[in-house]
Amino acid sequence: MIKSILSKSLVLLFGMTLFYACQKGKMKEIIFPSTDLSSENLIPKPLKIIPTHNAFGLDHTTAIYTSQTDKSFEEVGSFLADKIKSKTNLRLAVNKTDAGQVNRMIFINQSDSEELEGPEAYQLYISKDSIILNAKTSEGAFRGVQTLRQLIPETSNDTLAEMPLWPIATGKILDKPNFEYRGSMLDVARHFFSVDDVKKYIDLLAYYKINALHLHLTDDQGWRIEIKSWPKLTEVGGSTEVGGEAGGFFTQEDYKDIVAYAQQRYMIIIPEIDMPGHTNAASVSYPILNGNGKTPKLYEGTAVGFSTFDTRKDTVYAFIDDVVREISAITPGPYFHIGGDESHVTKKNDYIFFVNKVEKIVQKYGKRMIGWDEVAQADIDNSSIAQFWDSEKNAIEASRKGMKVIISPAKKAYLDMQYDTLSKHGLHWAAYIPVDTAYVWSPESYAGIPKENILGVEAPLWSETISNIDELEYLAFPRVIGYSELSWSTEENRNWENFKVRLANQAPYMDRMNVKFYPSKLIDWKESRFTYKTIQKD
Ligand code: TNX
Repeated sequence: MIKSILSKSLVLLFGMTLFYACQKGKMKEIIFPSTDLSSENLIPKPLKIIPTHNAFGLDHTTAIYTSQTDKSFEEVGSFLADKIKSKTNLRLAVNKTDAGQVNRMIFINQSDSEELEGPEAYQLYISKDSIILNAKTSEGAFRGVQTLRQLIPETSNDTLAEMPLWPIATGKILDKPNFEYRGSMLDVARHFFSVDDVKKYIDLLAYYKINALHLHLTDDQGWRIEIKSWPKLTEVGGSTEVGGEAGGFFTQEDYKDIVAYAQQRYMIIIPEIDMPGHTNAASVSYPILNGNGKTPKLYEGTAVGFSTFDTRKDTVYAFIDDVVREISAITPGPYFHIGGDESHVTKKNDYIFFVNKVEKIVQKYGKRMIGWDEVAQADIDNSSIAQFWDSEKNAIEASRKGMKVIISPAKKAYLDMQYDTLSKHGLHWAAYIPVDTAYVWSPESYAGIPKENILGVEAPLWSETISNIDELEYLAFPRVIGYSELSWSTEENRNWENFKVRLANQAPYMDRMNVKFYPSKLIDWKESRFTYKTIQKD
């Protein structure tokens, strides 16, 4: 109650400031050409848009104010100010009472309105003089800020007023996500990617309201996260990668840095330690862990399914306990991914025994277990989550057990699948996935899993064929933008013909962010004002 009175009085105060500014004749009426909020190029498409066909003029006399009752709202306001600065070069004041001449305001408001369903819901009320962004939580405000960023034109209109001005279409947006989990995965094990690469990917994903980044931290070819109690994992196991290149790993400080960066963007990091298969790098580092009967050697190839932990050795579980403990302690998100895929040389009963035991370790450290769909074969708890990548049978079994499922079918959602036979990078064991195929399907009904069992959608990017950020971007963009819409927007609001146009209009943003996206010929890409054009002819 007090909170809402406080925020109402803030609105009133700044409303009065605006009123007096107008009275004094400081503000000239600007006549905007007609706008249509409902045809703006927003991705993911919001739940409801009601246009009012006028415009808010964003310029140097605009200021940002936020609810003062919650510090994190102010941080969201500063994030918006930074992004406006890098897009328009306008430096807007945040919560300053002496902000100079303020003609228009953006107010980010903590609201307890019942219309806001869930922590990520937000409402945007855009009128000529003010933009009010309502959300229950700063997380919802952050999602709304992404919508607002997308509504700001890439170029100013310099004919409407004396100073550059960015017209924002007026109206009302009511929005909330269709699925609570909207993710991508990055495989840093087959090829290592630096902290800066991961941060760039996080930034791009956050712009499209993706809220989970799953890091595939270990595999046969490399162990990429420092474990203080088992130092050889990175000393030995981190030294290689596919194709004989140098490898690398994140120290725990690096990992914390990534986690904090993601957290500022309301994104969780899901660490994956893949086991009992895909464990060659761990077994080379500590041969006592090995269960395939051979002497493990460093591996730089791309075959899968040849390694396994010894599932009947106590040392293996003591090791896993240490790994889960150390990583969980620096992971604020609720999940821990144990892999569990393609354990082709682990006997079925050993596999089940293993998954059951590891689930308990994960729970002991306060996390919910996620595993690739094979884990549904074990006797696991319905609080654990199966990630459907390959077997519909396993996915259905998981939902029958009351588990939640993350939808990532390789045929539809794998970012490492080639676009077509001419693609420079990627594999095609599951399918070729052109930009339309990636978008035109329904996670809601793909495998007959009841919607209430679906936690969300994730698009994994495996890195056997990519070794730098340009190649990463070639596979991820533009497809991952479509996956953001598949997980945020409702089925009724998704439409390929309409999406195609909105996607075409992401080119200027991607160019500005120096994203080397794949310029699919299915899309009529919008020309960009940026000189470093990425559109190659191939
Ligand atoms: C299958 S998907 C794998 C990965 C490979 C990927 C390549 C999954 C759970 N396992 O080990 O990198 O295919 O597309």
